[in-house]
Amino acid sequence: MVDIKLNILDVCSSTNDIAFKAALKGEVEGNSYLAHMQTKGRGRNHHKWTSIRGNLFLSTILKPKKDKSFWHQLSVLVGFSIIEVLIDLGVNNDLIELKWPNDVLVDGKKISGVLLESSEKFIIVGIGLNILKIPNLETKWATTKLNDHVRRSFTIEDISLKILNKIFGNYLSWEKIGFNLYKKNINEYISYINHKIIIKVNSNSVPLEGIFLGLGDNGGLKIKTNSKITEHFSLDSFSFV
Ligand code: BT5
Repeated sequence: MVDIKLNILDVCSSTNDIAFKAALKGEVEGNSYLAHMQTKGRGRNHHKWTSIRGNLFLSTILKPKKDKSFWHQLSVLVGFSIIEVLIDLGVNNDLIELKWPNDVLVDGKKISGVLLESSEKFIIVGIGLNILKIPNLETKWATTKLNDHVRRSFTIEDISLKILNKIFGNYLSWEKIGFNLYKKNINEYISYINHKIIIKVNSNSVPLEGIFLGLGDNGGLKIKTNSKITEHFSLDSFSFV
């Protein structure tokens, strides 16, 4: 069991910064930070995460016992945990997708993103979920919010606790049993399985065309090119045809 402690802040730069500093000071697994506003919310690769009051900005500390080489699997595991909560809250299961590695979409529009940041001993899981507001920005993807998809309203604190409970439940099973326990269930939400995909492994490599087979045994993108099947954990870019 992990003790979940939810600390609530009004405004901060980024809940990932708060959680990271707390973990460096020795705060234990399960310590979590929810802010009503972020002034410097971020996504991966220095992308901006638009943080409007009324939405959820949450970070928690994990200290996995599993080898670090498995930690990347937590990105889709957390995305899947968010999906389970969305379904519990009443979002139509058929509209939900997980876009590898970290986007949760409803009706083809981004509702949530996950940012993992790690040090030697811990990993910070940051979650942004649009609840009341959608960002007014030129995102590559259309965006949506929870309140467009559920009838009842829930407090941000309630939703945060539901998300944390799901994450820690799944996390403990992942530690005990492994990613394989989740692969099939997660693949049901992964977009574009069996579609043509074009990948660039790094910025200098030539684009490769293949068929996307879903998540592989280790949580990477499983791709068939010619007769070879490979699993990729980081790519310079990928797009579906
Ligand atoms: C993510 O990055 O999707 C991870 C976002 C994680 C945010 C949380 S909030 C709590 C914690 N504290 C932080 O500072 N961060 C975490 P990425 O895959 O790089 O996607 C970023 C892209 O999503 C942006 O470039 C925009 O196109 C789009 N975007 C920005 N804000 C959005 C929003 N509120 N809703 C939907 N899409 C958004």
